[in-house]
Amino acid sequence: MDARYKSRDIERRSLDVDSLKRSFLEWLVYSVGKDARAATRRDWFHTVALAVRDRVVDRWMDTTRSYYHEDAKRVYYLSLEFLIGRLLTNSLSNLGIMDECRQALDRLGLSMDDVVDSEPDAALGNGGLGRLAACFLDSMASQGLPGYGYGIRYEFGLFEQRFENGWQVEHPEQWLQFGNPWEFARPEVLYPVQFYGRVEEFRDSVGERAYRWVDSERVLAMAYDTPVVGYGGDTINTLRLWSARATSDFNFGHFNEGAYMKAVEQKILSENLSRVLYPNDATEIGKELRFKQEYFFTSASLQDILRRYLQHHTSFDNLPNKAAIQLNDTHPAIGIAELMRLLIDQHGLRWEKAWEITQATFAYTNHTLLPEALEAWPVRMVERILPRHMQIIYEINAKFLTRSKAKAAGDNARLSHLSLIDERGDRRVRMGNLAFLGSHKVNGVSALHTELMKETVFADFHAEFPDRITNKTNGITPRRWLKQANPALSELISSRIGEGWISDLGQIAALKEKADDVVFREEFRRAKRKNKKRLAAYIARQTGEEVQIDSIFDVQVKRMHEYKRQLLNVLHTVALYNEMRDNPTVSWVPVTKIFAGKAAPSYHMAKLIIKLINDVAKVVNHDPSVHDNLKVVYLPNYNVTAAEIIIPAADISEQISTAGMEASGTGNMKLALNGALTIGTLDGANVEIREQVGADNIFIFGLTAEEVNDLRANGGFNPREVIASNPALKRALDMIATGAFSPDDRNRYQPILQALTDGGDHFLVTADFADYCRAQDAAMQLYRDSEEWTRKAIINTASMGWFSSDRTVNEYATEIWDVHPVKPTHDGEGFR
Ligand code: RUG
Repeated sequence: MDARYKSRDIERRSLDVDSLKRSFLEWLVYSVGKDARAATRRDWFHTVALAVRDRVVDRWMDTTRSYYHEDAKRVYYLSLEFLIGRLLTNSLSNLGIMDECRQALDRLGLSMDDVVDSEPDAALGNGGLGRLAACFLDSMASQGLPGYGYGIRYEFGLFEQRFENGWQVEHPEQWLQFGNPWEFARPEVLYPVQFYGRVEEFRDSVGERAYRWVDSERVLAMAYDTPVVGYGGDTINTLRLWSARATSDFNFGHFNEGAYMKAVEQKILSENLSRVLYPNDATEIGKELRFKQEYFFTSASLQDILRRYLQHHTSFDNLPNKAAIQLNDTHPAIGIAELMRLLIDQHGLRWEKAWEITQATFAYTNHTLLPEALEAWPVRMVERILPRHMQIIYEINAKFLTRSKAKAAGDNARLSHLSLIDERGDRRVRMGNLAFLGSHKVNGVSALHTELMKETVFADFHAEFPDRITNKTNGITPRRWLKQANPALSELISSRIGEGWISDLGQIAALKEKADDVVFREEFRRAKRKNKKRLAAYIARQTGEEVQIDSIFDVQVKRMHEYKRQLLNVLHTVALYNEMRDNPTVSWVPVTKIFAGKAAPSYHMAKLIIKLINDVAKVVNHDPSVHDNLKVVYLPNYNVTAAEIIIPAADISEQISTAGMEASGTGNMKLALNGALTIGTLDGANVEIREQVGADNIFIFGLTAEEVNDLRANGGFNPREVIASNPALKRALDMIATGAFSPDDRNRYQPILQALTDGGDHFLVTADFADYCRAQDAAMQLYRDSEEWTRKAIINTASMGWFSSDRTVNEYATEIWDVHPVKPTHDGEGFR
């Protein structure tokens, strides 16, 4: 190699301050095309990202090559959402060059914070499910597991939330507007994805009945790859996202007819497939485009997986030993029928063999029991869009129902529950049932959720396949959610117990004994205070509100949903406001109630609750009679970046869903890891958090899942009676009803009051109110004793080792995927 290129090559991989600085200057000029004097902050962000990317590429190729040479079994994580957030700090931190980069920028007169803040937040997900996928990518790479993420490269991520007069207003989120320096476009990695058309039957070469899908419309899926940097920078995995492209033959047909506009329209329509992320979380709205998105990315991913497999193999017998495919929720469940189609129609396998391979390859994660979130697509629509798949689904169903135990027992009710087709009303394909049947393992995401799966939605499947359901309690990556988001606390922790916790969070248990160390407690408080100052400044910038650093930062950040019960929190806020006004001479512990979270644009009730919180904030924050002892803020546009600022500063973590309704939660884990004390119901992973931190270090309240179930089964309860018997609740509701917070529109909150009374209070807000207030009071009392509070906070942080996504991913790897770490060989030469 020419010496000049060789030295540049070395430079590209060097991690010292001088090389970084030289790379920045070179990239700024030759790639971003700017002069240092004219460069904007965004230019510098692109420059730094490109220089960092350079330092990743060789190792990325080494990793990929090692997987290839070892013919390692890979795991493919198929997810409609990856909520990755910003990548610059993540990459620098995982590569271990954060300080070097800061110094290099410093020498150029630039601030690292400004550069970091210029990166858009990649919001390719709605909430917990998408963020879990992103944490799993980090954990797989950090542990050297051959893991690939597959999803959609949405041009528009989750909408940007703004408030207009306290109402949520959605704006498009254009994260790609100025380009994305992390991704590599792969115009050569293109797969056709078919829609519509019809199925033709014919006889194959041995005279067997066979099928082909004809007269379909085609769209191309084009790959974009993003390197996923594991901790330590040894393993760099790949996130492959698909973008829709119109096929050129499709266009030319129209051009020949002279129908130029029609051709362009068709192109736009095909490319709409990857245009926008559906903004619904835990509820489905059943739109055709959504179904097409699901098939689009699943089909492209499966074609890509088979192509990779066929580089090493000539028969499919070994596919389950070389590929594990994890379905993140039912969104990619059509993949079961698609793999059957590819194996049978394209590769000539017999049904039984194809089915055996499919089941052994797929596994499915369920994330919700809410009936409205369990995808069920109209048979007529599936038939029209994917005619061959509908046939395959019918056949899977027929074979299964014929052999099922329920059939043997003549139990028709059970048979109809097991069917892939819901025959009630307009017939629908139950994607959960398809995913269950086509997988060798099915998991829930917390112990409670998994038990409820067995008892409720999948009870009949569980009876049929008692070994299939398994639990994999969710986890979070300690790299992003402690090391990066909370440098103050993570430096303190490392100074006492070393850095081992970063890649082995179990080690954080060593902090438990420090809970009794008065000096450590003081330092722990100092770190929290620093984070609270940072959040207070953010609150002031975002809302104009000044909050007291010494107040309790009581945080509820998550998607806005009735089952998550932000309403319960705001009712307590109003009750507390009244108490403070009634008792002005009491020395109150100041409280700042902090809310953040988006509502699905069509979810009117959720949007009304946001407006209520903002209306309550307006009154409370400007009432001199509470002497600033109570503040309420609703931070707009909650996303990963905002979470990284809010979570480290929290004193209280609100995890107050109606028991039995939150599958797991992961915000609960992030907040506890950062030393917040949980006020929560026995729901989702809260149950396991209590086990880990101990019942004395968490404020549990409310009905249990079993009690909720019994209450509902016995015809519900009478919320009016509950309200009448609780003066604080009655007064809060009366104020809302009479327009105390909405003088401009006294009836604004009628729908909320109606839901809580005549509507039967489905989410049991009134039923849990009294006990919730008790838990809140207990927390406020404890906060007065700052030593005791800090002791419990430290125990919370120290007890969260088990909630690392490294542990979760390891359980999947050993118990579901049978995938093992591969150590990449770095020969220092790279791969050009
Ligand atoms: O609501 C659940 C959370 O409880 C859970 O922690 C998260 C990750 O497992 O998934 C959330 N979820 C469920 N997001 N979408 C759904 C339904 O499609």
